[in-house]
Amino acid sequence: MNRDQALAIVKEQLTEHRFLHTIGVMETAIKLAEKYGADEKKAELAAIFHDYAKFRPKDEMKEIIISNGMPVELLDYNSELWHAPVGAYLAEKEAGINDSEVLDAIRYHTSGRTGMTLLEKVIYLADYIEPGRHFPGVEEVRELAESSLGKALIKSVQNTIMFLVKKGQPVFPATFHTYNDLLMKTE
Ligand code: DGI
Ligand code: FE
Ligand code: FE
Ligand code: FE
Repeated sequence: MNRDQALAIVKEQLTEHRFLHTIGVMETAIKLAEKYGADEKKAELAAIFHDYAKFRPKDEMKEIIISNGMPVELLDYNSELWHAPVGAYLAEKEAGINDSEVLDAIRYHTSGRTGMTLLEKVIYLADYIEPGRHFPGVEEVRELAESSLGKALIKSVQNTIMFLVKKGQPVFPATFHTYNDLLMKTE
């Protein structure tokens, strides 16, 4: 599947705003992949599909999580977390993406996980810093991304946790585990 075919499939699933975000993630992910030595074609494809399931009805996502052995704890947390694993599932089922590295980058783009691969890190960070993102702290992460993928990623996970804590929202355990894992492994 080439870039234009992938974008055409995804465009039908998204709002205009979310599609523009996807283009931003794609361009950012390709640059990060080039800079840090990840596979640029895989980064491109994972970025294009990362929010594929973003607008699926909650009931449909819930059903997919339950029926396919995904972590059911997800259902106790913010439904914003669900589109990542469900997106990986649907990108395979509906769009025929079968590269497991690409699917994992989609699956873990919201929570992260312990032992993230280089490709997963690139997609997580690209999602956070693409040019269409405007929130406090994003500029600092963009600057860190110029010199250290690891440091930029830690800061973005830290910001995400602090944002959720400030709003009094629960934090999905994998998000904490990601933070601890990166902090202990990154110089
Ligand atoms: O889909 P995007 O908006 O591009 O970005 P994303 O997939 O990183 O989703 C971010 C949303 O998910 C944001 O509203 C915060 C929420 N989120 C991320 N990690 C956690 C979380 N919500 C909870 N409750 N717990 C988390 O660990
Ligand atoms: Fe997302
Ligand atoms: Fe994200
Ligand atoms: Fe996104």
